[in-house]
Amino acid sequence: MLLTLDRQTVSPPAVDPAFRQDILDGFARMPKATPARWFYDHRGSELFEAITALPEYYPTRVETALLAAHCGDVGMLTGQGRAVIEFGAGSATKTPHLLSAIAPVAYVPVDISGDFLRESSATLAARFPDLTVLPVEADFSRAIPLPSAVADMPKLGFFPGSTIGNMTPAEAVDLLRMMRGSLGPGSMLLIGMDRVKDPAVLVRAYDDAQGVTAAFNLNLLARINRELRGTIPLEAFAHRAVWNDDAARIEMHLEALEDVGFTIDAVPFSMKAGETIHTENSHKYGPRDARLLLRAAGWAPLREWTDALDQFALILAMA
Ligand code: AVJ
Repeated sequence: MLLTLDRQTVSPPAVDPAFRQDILDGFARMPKATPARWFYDHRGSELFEAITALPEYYPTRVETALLAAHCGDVGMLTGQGRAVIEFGAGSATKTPHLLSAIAPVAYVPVDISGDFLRESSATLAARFPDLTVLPVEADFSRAIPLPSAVADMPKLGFFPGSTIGNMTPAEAVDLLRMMRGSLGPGSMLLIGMDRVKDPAVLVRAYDDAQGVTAAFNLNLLARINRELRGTIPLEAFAHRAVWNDDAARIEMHLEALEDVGFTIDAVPFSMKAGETIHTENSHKYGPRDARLLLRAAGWAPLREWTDALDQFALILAMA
């Protein structure tokens, strides 16, 4: 017993081979770029939760208010008794509104971060004692194995948070099409998308005064050092958020402030002062862009709800 415990404490954390591959590939590219999903280790998920409470980060607040205000309409359009499949559930703070309104027979949260998934599933199961909660720990950007218990139920996919914005339009269409395939005929999708708006507002939302987003971005390097035996000097990097108008997206980068050299799992890398690692894209969609994206993936937009300032949209679509 004790021996086993000792071993677990002493041995380094098991390396996720997909993480290792994505990071080594991304750092070998020119310019360097890494997939956004690797932000979300336990610390990263905590930092993202902190971001959602920032005064500058409007998307979570606006989307939650939209759901609270319109979940009755959503329930009327979807009907009762579907199975709700939530993609990238995280801490699932918006979900109770939806669950109250559509009285689902089952709720399947899908998330890459097992810790957060277990916590939020327990909270929801306690709050909705009659609901069957079937969490799936998976990367929803690959095909998701849905529990067989929901195979024959009509489904509502729930994809909040503008997570779709992390993908390029081409990747987004592939993902939405794949979701349509796994949800099946007769299914519906409720998706949140952030709108194109004043770039100054967008940049502030991704470069907050308290530096929480900077910490979230830099945590990726800390995670690489922790999990992949990295030697990256964090103090040599600075967080950058820039609006790319041509691609209609906020880009997050980590900029080397001086010439640096380091290793990741013994593989050597060097960066010149001013060179960046492109760590995230957050695409924004105008009303027609948003519907076109859904239509391109085979979904028929049915209704949408936005706030008075048109900052964020919730769209309901049919398979
Ligand atoms: C979780 C992908 C929707 O793009 O707004 C927040 C992530 N990154 N601040 C977003 C994020 C920096 C967020 N998404």
